[in-house]
Amino acid sequence: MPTYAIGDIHGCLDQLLGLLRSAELTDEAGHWTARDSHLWFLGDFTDRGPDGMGVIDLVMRLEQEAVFEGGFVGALLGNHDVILQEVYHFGNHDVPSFGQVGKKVGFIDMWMKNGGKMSDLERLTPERVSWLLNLPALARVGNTLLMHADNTFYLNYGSSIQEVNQNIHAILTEHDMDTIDKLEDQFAKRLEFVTAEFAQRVNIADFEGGFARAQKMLETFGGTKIVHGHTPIFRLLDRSPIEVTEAWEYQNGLCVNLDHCLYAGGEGFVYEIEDG
Ligand SMILES: [Mn+2]
Repeated sequence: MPTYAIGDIHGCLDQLLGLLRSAELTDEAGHWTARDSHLWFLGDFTDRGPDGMGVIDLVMRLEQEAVFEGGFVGALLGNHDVILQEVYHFGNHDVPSFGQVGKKVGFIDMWMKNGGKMSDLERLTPERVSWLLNLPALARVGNTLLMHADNTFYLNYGSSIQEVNQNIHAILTEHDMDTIDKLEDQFAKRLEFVTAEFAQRVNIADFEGGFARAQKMLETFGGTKIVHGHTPIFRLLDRSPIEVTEAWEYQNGLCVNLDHCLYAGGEGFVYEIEDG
């Protein structure tokens, strides 16, 4: 069956509904019409854009509707999905990792600086929090390894997809502030798979070994290709968001970035996973 993936949504409900409709995955009213197709979301459902809770509700509903039609909708955990859980549980408590570098910043302030919307927090119900904490961090579809971040921190949480997902789920469930904060601190890092040329464009000096890091991820978790979101393509290509209309393949096709950056004006795209 056809299998698709969509990058970071960040509260852009209207753009997401438009994308799903034009890819014929849903009808005009946003109901699943793609029968037995599979669709994966790569995380970061809220913040920056206006309606994160609307996005979560839509994805939760599509999960149900797709199963009913013999299809499948899955969603991965993004770093913003972890921040939201921190804000929900720890509120204005100081962020421990900021304290270590001599800064006093509360979870809510940190989140709002990263695009957090009070209107989302006000609507964050226990059901939605429960959905967020159950999201897997990694998934594999055929030979395609799916993850939110272009980042090797997943290796610190296990040596198989199942182990990483279980360990991260346990951390989110246990609500230990330091452990969750450490997870989030690592999760936010990016650009670990790019070539030195692109690393230089975004001012990361002496950045070698992106190919080897991507290979290490594939050797550990399986697959021949990494598909991720998290790092806006337009920034890497030095274009405006609206000029980004397709996935960006790099490292000779070993890695694919799907971050269309809808909140900055990108029109977005739906990516088809070839060996799904
Ligand atoms: Mn992210």
